[in-house]
Amino acid sequence: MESSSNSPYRKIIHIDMDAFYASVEQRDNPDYRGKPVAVGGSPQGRGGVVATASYEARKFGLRSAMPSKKAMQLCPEVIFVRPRFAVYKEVSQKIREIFGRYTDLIEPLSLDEAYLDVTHDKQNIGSAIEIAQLIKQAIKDELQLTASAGVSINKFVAKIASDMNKPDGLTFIGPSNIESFMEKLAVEKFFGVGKVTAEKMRKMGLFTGADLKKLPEDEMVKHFGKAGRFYYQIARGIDDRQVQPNRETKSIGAEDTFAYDLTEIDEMYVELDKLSQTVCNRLQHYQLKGRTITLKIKYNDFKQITRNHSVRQPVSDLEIISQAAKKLLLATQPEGKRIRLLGVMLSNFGEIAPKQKRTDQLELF
Ligand code: DCP
Ligand code: MG
Repeated sequence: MESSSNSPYRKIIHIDMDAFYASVEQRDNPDYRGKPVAVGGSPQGRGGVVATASYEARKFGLRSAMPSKKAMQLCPEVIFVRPRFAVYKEVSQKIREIFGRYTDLIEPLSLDEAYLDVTHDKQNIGSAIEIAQLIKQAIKDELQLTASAGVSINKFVAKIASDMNKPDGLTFIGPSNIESFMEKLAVEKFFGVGKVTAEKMRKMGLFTGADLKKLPEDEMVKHFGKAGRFYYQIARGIDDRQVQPNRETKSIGAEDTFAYDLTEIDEMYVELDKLSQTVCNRLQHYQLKGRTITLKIKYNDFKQITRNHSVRQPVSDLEIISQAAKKLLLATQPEGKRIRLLGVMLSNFGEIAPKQKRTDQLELF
């Protein structure tokens, strides 16, 4: 990237640690090195899932969010390790300290991932590629861990780039390459495109960025709502989102649009359990507890409602969250309705509410 300060482009780096929890465990336990390791819930316990797998374990097909039982079947010699969040948090603080040597414009996305805006870096290095190299080297020397970096002129492309040469990668996609890069990109890689939207796009004959580019903006909005406008821009390599250093996580949630409408309470419960589990994993990942549990329902006529319930003590427990979600669902009289989307969300992080602030709504539960 040009070091001249009058370049019209921003210099954005996205850094993502490699097999984060598993690499920390391999670093701290020499016996685990070079071996398949899965960090997560035990395969004996009920509902245990893999948080992450070492690269050795990935060769057997082990992945994040896979049930631990399945992981054991795929790779019987895998070493299961319980997560040590306090250690991951400490490493996370140290990598942020390393980033802080080059810029204050740091937007952490999770414990192991952050955007950096180094358009005007503190040490006047000027080259974002060089800064990314220095950061990777510092992480190696000081923490004995590897990270992958993506360097570009905006957040979206930098994030895709950091994933391209994992582990220990550094990928630069400059202004002159962005357009051809976006054209080749599969639609499911686009920011905000989940499996249902991706399927819808493929059914419309849209497989890559080049296909998306053929649709005018109003068509995109017609088919994909507000997100359509964003896809329209991003397909052209335009992403003006700023790196936001003080962005607090305000809510953590998960939602799913179903391949067919749900009509039975039992199947709705199964989905709520799954969504609650995902939310719990994310809460744990961000080390957050929330006081408000929100349920989102979209019916087959696209009507959407949300219902919420607040508790005094911040929670992150699966049982409490899934029970609250189910009670909120029951209160909407779901019998005989057709539901195409369910979502569960936690918000209101942080402090315990004072007793007198308890609302009447609590009596519902
Ligand atoms: N994580 C989790 N549950 C998930 C996904 C991730 O608990 N479903 C945790 C474990 C990961 C960490 O978050 O170590 C970082 O997530 P990444 O998606 O960055 O995955 P990794 O760092 O493990 O691997 P990669 O090398 O692909 O980045
Ligand atoms: Mg990672």
